[in-house]
Parts: sequence; C-alpha cells; structure tokens
Amino acid sequence: MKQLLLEKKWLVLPVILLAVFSCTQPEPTDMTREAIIPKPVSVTADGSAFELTANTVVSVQEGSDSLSNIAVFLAKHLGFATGFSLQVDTVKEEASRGIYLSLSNLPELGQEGYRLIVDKKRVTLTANTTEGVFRGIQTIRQLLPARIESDVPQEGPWIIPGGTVTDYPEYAYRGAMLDVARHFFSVEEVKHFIDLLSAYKMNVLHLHLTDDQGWRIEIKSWPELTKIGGSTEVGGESGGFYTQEQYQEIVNYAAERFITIVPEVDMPGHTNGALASYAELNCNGKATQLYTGTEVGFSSLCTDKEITYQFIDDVVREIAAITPGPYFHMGGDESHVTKKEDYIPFVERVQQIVTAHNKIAIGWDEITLAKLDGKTIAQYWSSAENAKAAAAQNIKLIMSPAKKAYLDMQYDSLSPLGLHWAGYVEVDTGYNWDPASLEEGITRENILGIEAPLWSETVTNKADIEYLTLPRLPGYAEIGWTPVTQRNWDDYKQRLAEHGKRFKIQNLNFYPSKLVPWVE
Ligand code: TNX
Repeated sequence: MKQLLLEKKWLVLPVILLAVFSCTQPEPTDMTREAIIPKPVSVTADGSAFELTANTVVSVQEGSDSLSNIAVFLAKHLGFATGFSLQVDTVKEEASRGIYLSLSNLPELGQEGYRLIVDKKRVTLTANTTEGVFRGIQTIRQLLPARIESDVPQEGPWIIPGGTVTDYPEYAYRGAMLDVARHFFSVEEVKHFIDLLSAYKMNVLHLHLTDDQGWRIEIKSWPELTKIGGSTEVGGESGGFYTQEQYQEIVNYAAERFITIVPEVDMPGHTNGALASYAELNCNGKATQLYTGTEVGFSSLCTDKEITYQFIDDVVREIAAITPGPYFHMGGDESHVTKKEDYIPFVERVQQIVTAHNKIAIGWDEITLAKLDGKTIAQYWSSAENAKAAAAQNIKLIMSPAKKAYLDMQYDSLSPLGLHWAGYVEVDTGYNWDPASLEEGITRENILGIEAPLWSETVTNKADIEYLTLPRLPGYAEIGWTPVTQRNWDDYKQRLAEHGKRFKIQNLNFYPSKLVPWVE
C-alpha cells in the first residue's frame, strides 16, 4: 500500500511541475494562425508572445493630441475585461516596453494602413495617421483572447502572439447603411451599430434619414418635417427623429472611430414623409396622408415647382452644416411616379445644389440616367446597365449589389427577419464575390468601395439589427479591406467561427449559420 502511494506521488510530480511551468511561461503562440478579420495584407510570426498585465503602460509619441486620445481609448477598452487601469504616458523617445503608439512616414501604408510589431517586451503600433493607428488597434483587440470583448472582468492571462502585421485597405470606402426611416432607431442604437462597424475597420456609416414612412432629421427652417413626418413609422408605431444636436452626437461618436457619416435625403421619390408634412411640396397643393406600409415607388416631390428647390436647398444647407464628411446622398432610387423627362433635370439640379454646399453628391444607380459631374458618385444596387452608364461617364461607383450585399435579405427561407426580393443571402453568398469582377464592364478603376445596406422594413430593435448584421458584416468589411487574391471562403469561415466567441461574450444576437463551424 505504501509503495503504491509513493508511486502515485512520482506520477503526480511531473504534472505539478508542468502546471507551475505553464503558469509562468506563456503558451507557444503563432500570430499567423490568429483569426483576424479583415484578413491583413501580411502577417509573419516570430514565436514570441507579449503578456498584457496590470503594469503594462500605454506610451504615446509626444506631439499629437488625437494620438493621445486613441491611447486613452485603447487603455479604456482593454480595461473592461482585464480589470486593469492601464497607465497612459506621453513620451519623447520610443518606449522600450509595453504598448507604444506612434506616427511615422511609411508610404506603403497610405492613409489607413498600420504596422504592428509584437515581441516579448513590446507592442509597437505605427501608422502615417491617427486613423491608421486606430485601425491597428482593432487588430490588437482581435489578437487578444475573445474574452477581451467582455465588459466585465474576466480571467487572464492576456497574451498577444509575437510577429509583424503590415496592413492597409484595398478600397477607400468601406461602409454600411442603416435605414432609420422605415423604423426609427435611437442614438444609442446607432452608436451600437457604429461599434460593430469600427471593430471591423469599416469607415463609413450611411444614414438613410428620410423615406415615405418617416422624416428623421430636424430641419429648423421646415419644422413640420419632423413634427408630422417624424411622428410614425412602418406598422404605425410612434417613430421619432434626431434633433440636430443628436445628429451631431452621432457624427462625433463616429468621428472618434474614424467613421464618416453620409446623410441621405432620398428624392424625388420616397418622399411621402415630406409630402405629408407640407402641402406646398405636392403638385396638387394638398398634403398626403402619413404612410406606415412597406410599398415603394408611389411618391414624388413636385419637380416643376420652384418651392421644391428652395426646400431642397434649405435641407441640404442645414444638414451639410452639421456634417463634416465630404458626402451628401440624394437618393434618387425607385422614382416610379416621376416622369423620366422630369427626373433627369431634377437630378442635375439637385446635384448642383449639393455641390454649392461643398459636398460631393452620391445617388443610387438610377441617377446615372442624368448627366453627372466628375465628382458625383453612383451607388450600384440593382441595375448593371446603370452601373455601366456610370463607368461610361467616368463616375465612381460604390458597390452594394442587393443580391450579395443587402443586409436586409433573409439568410434563407426560414430565417425570421428580412425580405427576399433579391434572393436569400447566406453568409457564403455575402462573402463570395468580388466587386471588381461582379458585373461585366465594371472594373477596379471604376470602384470607390463597398457598402452593405440594412433596410429596416422588418427591423424594429437592436436585437433585430444584430441578427441581420452578424455574421455577415465582417465579410463585407473583408471584401472592402483585403485584396481578392488573399480571400477565400474556406479560410474565412474558420476565422469567422472564432469570432462567434466574441459575439457571444458581448451577448450579440447573431444568426448561427450552419455553414460556419462555430467553436465553443
Ligand atoms: C429597395 S435599394 C430599395 C429600398 C428598400 C429595399 C428593401 C433601394 C435603393 N431601394 O427602398 O427598402 O429595396 O430591400
């Protein structure tokens, strides 16, 4: 009996030693195997690892306030799950330990690229702009264990695998759209959507602010727009609108994450919200009834009344004044009850108004029927012919093909939310396409970027937004960021599966597609 005990002890000892050893020594790591989305341009591993501890200092190169803000942002973000209150320091010389953020001059990285070097002692993140550093911070988040996304303290250790990431985006414009007109979403809900975009290095949020069912942005010179037009939504609930102050709060929140807000006022169709608010915008001088259904294409501003253009000028002026980004989206889609001979001069005149307020006009692909200025941008959503007309006019395109990139399409015939007029968009369908070879005659040079629109006929709350957005959004982010030659579904689905853990720890209501090998 005694002998047996002795033997057992000898068996146990190596186990104890191993346990002690593995507590002090970080696990072997391989940076190239990390599930980073969007996939970086280049990752090389060196087998080392950095451990983030309560003593890690975030140092930032002296001289840039915006860089210091980013350092504070990073320290704060890492604080929730780790429970650490990381010290942030401004330094004159490159820090030799901890996390070090700096600006540099590396032409290869462009405006938004970054270089991240991780070894045992240090995490150095550098870029040509603060924006680039911010994109790199998203990579640091993803190199940490998924539980870093928790907003309550979790167990460590907090290991970042060693190596070098050199990374920059393929397309300059990488966005999503939220339709706040069919159903209204609160400032908090919009901020939450912005957080999802920023985690995947997207840089544009397009807000569809007006439609038949509602007018959602305060216009001080036309107050009935929100008073009447903002009073309801699809299904007849009470709707809502953003005051100009609230809109600016959204703009600022987005700007802190280097996301540009593109405001859209859809016209001349999709305007019942305005037509119900002001009788004079109607050709017959009578205000329409508020509309809470989901049909499209029945409304039009009166294109041959002068007051229409006074109205548009006021609206564009007020919104442009509170929009720091370069774009103003004039809609222009599905104007089925506007005659073509009225539609074309209307688009040309609104384009001039937008330009006069120092914004670049964007419109849905139908606007290419008109003669466009070189700077105007067309958003392809359904007509390849219109997209080709844009290319023929040398107009850049934002690619939002409904059959691939519409976040409001159902995943399959059984998934509860969404529509299916453009088809079902499973996670692989959403991922497996290349903007530059989707339509004949549309090539890389014609394309500014990609956008995934979330129309909200069936979407009423935060959980619904999450369900249709996740897990498709990371795929659109990757299409915009990663060169097509480096993308493939089989590799992507493994990385996406890892991100399921991140969705879970944040209690995000994602669609658990059977095509993705989710991991526990
Ligand atoms: C088409 S896409 C629309 C929207 C709808 C959407 C629903 C586009 C430019 N117009 O008005 O909300 O389909 O998927």
